[in-house]
Parts: sequence; structure tokens; C-alpha cells
Amino acid sequence: MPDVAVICGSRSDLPTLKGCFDVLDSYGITWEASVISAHRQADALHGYVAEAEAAGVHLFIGAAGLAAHLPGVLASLTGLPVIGIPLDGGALGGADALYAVVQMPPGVPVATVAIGSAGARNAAHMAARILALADRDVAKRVAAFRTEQAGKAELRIDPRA
Ligand code: RP5
Repeated sequence: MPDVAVICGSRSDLPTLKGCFDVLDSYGITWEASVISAHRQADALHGYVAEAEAAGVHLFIGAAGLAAHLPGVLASLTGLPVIGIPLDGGALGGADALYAVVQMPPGVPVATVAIGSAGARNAAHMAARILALADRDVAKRVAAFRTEQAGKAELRIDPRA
């Protein structure tokens, strides 16, 4: 079983998640992706979470748009960390999904990231930081990424050049 199970509610969500998969790869974190809607395939979602947990997955990333209950349902089904990505789309531009993902009741936490592709990337960065607690190699890569990112400041540039 890979380290991370990424689940989204629809195939239409997959393009937005590309950055998530790329960032996980950049840290050398193993992952698998599934399309399972909390609303349309509830039984399959329950079964998959039980299987993944038993097989030793370390955390779940759930991504959904509209009435985005998938991350919350994941958190109800497992004691492992769940990172939720609210996706944009629909009439409300992702605010609907953000509220659904972030407003979990006490005791059922979902670590919620930003709406859309920025959140998709941050979900992977957050997963890396969680896994780094018990994985020295990932911890080194997190440190290296931060150093690289910090080195990208551009001082006294000519913006017209
Ligand atoms: C959500 O509804 C999915 O996560 C997706 O963002 C949205 C629309 O799904 P489709 O109608 O494209 O399958 O459950």
C-alpha cells in the first residue's frame, strides 16, 4: 500500500489534482488515486477506506467540489489524518466546497487547504510534513524544498527587464 491515498469525487476533479500528484512525487511519497463519490458511491467509499487502512496507508487526501462531503466522510471513517481539498466549479466558485470541507464538527477533523489547484499542491506539502515526523528521508526533502523556495527571492530587480 502506498503512503497516501488520494480520493476525489469525480473524474472531472483529476486535472485540478495534478499539482498534488506532482508534489507528492517530488518528495518521493508513494500514492494511489481513486475516484469515489461520497454521495454516489457511498458503499464503495466505506469499503475502500477500510481496505486502505488495513493495508497500512498513512493518510488520506480527499478532494471534492460543490457540496463537498467526501473529506468529512473520510474523517468519519478513519482515525488517520485527512487533508481536504475544496474544489472550485459550479455557481459558487468553490466557496460552497470550502465551507463544506472546513466546517467539520469537533472531534472529526479535516485539515483543510485552499480552494482548487493551490490547495491541491498544499495538500501534498502538508502530507509531506506529516509523514516527515516519522520518515527522515521525507524530512530531508521538506527541508531541501524550503531552502530552495527561500533562495528564490529576487532583490532589486528591474520589473521592466
Ligand atoms: C463533486 O461534484 C465532485 O467532486 C465534483 O467536483 C462535482 C461535480 O461532479 P461531476 O458532475 O463532474 O461528476 O461530487
